[in-house]
Amino acid sequence: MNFEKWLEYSEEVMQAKESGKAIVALESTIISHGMPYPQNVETTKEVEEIIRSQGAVPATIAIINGKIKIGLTEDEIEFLAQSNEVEKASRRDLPYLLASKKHGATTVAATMICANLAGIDVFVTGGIGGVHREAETTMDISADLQELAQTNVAVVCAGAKSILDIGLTLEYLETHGVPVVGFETDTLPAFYTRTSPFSVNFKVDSTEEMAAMIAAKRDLQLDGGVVIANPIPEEDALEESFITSVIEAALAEAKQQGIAGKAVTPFLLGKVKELTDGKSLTANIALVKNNAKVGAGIAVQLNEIS
Ligand code: PSU
Ligand code: MN
Repeated sequence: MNFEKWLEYSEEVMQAKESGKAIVALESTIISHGMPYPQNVETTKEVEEIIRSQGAVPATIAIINGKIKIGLTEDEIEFLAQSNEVEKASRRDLPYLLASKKHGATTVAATMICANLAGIDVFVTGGIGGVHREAETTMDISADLQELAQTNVAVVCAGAKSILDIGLTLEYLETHGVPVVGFETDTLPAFYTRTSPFSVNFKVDSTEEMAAMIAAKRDLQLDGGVVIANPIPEEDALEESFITSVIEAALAEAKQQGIAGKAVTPFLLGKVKELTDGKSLTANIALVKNNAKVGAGIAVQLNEIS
């Protein structure tokens, strides 16, 4: 296949592929543009360790020197975490970054594409992009949603952040036939909080149940992703009225400064961190680790039935 020449597997991921071990994809925008240094490096390493401890192999994905890396070395993680030459890379950015041998930190959309090319079915992250508030005038809808509409990778996240219009995000996913599944919950979590005013489409109570659903979807050749929404642990959740007022303030500032395009999400995350005195970052780290545990469990189960 032509795409093979662009892929470079780490030793660990290559061995996992050869021995048929479960593999879990991880994104890199969260490293380069979603969290500050050094928490980004520490979190990546801890998340990878959690996945290993559950019997799966982590494959953190990024573009380095125009190659799609499936699994990163410690030096590569360190590079992504510190360099300012790493572009935020979504679907539209991949051909340019590859052809010009540049570096890219892959978003949910781009990580799904690369995971799919590498034959990886399960992907763990913190939050997905979605339909932004006031999208009716800005048309700001993340390419993540369009990817979920077409690429066969299940994405474990902590629900949709309220920097987004959660209701419109759910409508978009419904139109494209993307199931939104609550892991041990009926309510869609909102990233920093365990609940939101919205319901999920289905609730599953175990990684086995979740894997069975992904397998059924595959049997029917229903292309597209699945959103698996796993609530932040109770002890790490932020108080709802607190985080809501912070998000309102961050949105107002983004608007006032005229932030647009791919800068919107990183700007809002940075502002929220600043306004919460780092509490949002602590919550973000906790929820990603929690997602890693669940995602690895699903990958292991899915591997057994495939
Ligand atoms: N949400 C987070 N942290 C992140 C992102 C989202 O809490 O780092 C990143 C993900 O990589 C996601 C991307 O795919 O932002 C969405 O960006 P945009 O809205 O520009 O599509
Ligand atoms: Mn956008």
